Amino acid sequence: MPTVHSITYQLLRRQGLNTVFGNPGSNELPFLKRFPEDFRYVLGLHEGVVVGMADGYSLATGQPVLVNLHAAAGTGNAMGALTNAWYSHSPLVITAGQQARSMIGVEAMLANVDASTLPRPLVKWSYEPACAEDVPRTLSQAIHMANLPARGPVYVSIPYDDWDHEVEGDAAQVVQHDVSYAGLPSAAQLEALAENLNQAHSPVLVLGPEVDAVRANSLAVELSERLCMPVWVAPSASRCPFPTRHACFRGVLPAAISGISDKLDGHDLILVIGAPVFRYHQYAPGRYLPQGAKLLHLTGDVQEAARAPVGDALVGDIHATLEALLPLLAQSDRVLPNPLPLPPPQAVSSGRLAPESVFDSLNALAPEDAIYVKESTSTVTAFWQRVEMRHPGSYFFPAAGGLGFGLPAAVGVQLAQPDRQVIAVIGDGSANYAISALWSAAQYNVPVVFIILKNDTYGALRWFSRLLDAEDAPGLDVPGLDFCELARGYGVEAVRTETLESFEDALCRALDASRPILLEVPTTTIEP
Ligand code: TZD
Ligand code: CA
Repeated sequence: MPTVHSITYQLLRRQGLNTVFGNPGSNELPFLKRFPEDFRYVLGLHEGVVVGMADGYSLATGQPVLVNLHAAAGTGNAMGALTNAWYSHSPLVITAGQQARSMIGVEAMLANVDASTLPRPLVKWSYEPACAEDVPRTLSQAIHMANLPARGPVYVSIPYDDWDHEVEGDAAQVVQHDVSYAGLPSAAQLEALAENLNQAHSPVLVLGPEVDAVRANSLAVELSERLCMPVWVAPSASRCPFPTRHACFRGVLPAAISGISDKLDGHDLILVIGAPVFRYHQYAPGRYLPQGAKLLHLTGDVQEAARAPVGDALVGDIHATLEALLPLLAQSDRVLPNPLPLPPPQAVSSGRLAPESVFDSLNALAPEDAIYVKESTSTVTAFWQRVEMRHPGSYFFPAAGGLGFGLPAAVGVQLAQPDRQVIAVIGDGSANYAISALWSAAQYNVPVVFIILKNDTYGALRWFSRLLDAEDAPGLDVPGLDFCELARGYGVEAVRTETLESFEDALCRALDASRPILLEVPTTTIEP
């Protein structure tokens, strides 16, 4: 007779969730026993690393991925990483082992009391099945919930004595259950949108991470060329939705209310696609939009649409909507904007390297389709200006600003994309939140090039401390770290490069190697 265990693995196999990111405990062993040969288990040494790797894997494949955590303590360790997964709409199907059913009430060790409440509000759905027979159906629901728009992480707590339970009757039917989404606006909605765009005098396009997630990048290029309109990336960019050397590209909008209306001043129509309106950071109050401007918002996320303080939103499948919209748009006779001037090459100084020099070298030496996982907060502007990104899926930054994403996500992205080089550009502050991701890179031989920008400080906080008149705040420096020793301790080869020449040498060797390598680069501190 089939068991909860056997039906669950059939379900996971059929839905393509054959890679499991996890960190096990006793509660999880009954799930992991008889682990099928066509499944792969990727061990992370801390749950922040487990979720970070799974997040990277899911971002790069665009598919749901299974995560297995240890009860309450493991879930707790994962919460910081879940903030990023929630905002990047990553369909993580997170399972956590629970004590045996009869041991939960007495709060035996490792009982996850009130398990379904624990991960909220950072999951779309959270549940502990009421009986063993309901585990496969619950997992099927979890997979579909995670994967339907707006996508996001879900959580299922599973008592460990459920796995050997025999299942009678039709329960195995759930393995065949499919759900698909159809989200095209009506003809009337499309026509109204097209008319607004056709009649605008000076439209501007603002693109968010969802454009990259649904691979609508080339449709966005077509749209910008059809209407000859400048293109901005929405603030707090976590992905790159548009080729950064295209004539229409204008850069990333500042993450402040007044900053955005300043940059968009003069436009009568602002079309925002696949982003919240907007993801602000610095508090700089002012008008939400420039005077006289109308904002139209296309998104797949009802919550994003509903919480926007301005504009009119259309919720649907943005890829399908763009495909249907383009034939309704007339070619504009405005002239295409001039491409942004390239920043002049950074002068090489003696002493520490400028981050700009490091980025110029990356731009010159890395493969044109390299994937950057970026987590150095003070160098965001310099990076976008200097490193050309051309292809979908080329850039990932923590979507909620939760540090500890970069190192593990780089490992997950590289596992998902063995044919493209992943380059992790990580600050010496950020690197510590999930440093043990280096162990997973070494053990599974995941050939990421890790670059640690070592300025001995929380650079972005130094800048913020001036903005907030708090320059005397303690705890802003991180001296005395040796990332080469740390990397070697976790089994990753490492080299410190003090000059541009030695950095470029080491970078070329690392790019040629088929194993992970870490480069530690002492750098100056610049402003975000
Ligand atoms: N803890 C977590 C988990 N996430 C955070 N975002 C912070 C703390 C606060 N924080 C920032 O928002 S930026 C930053 C911190 C500590 C400094 C990161 O330093 P870094 O990068 O060395 O990685 P830069 O380039 O020196 O800023
Ligand atoms: Ca730093």
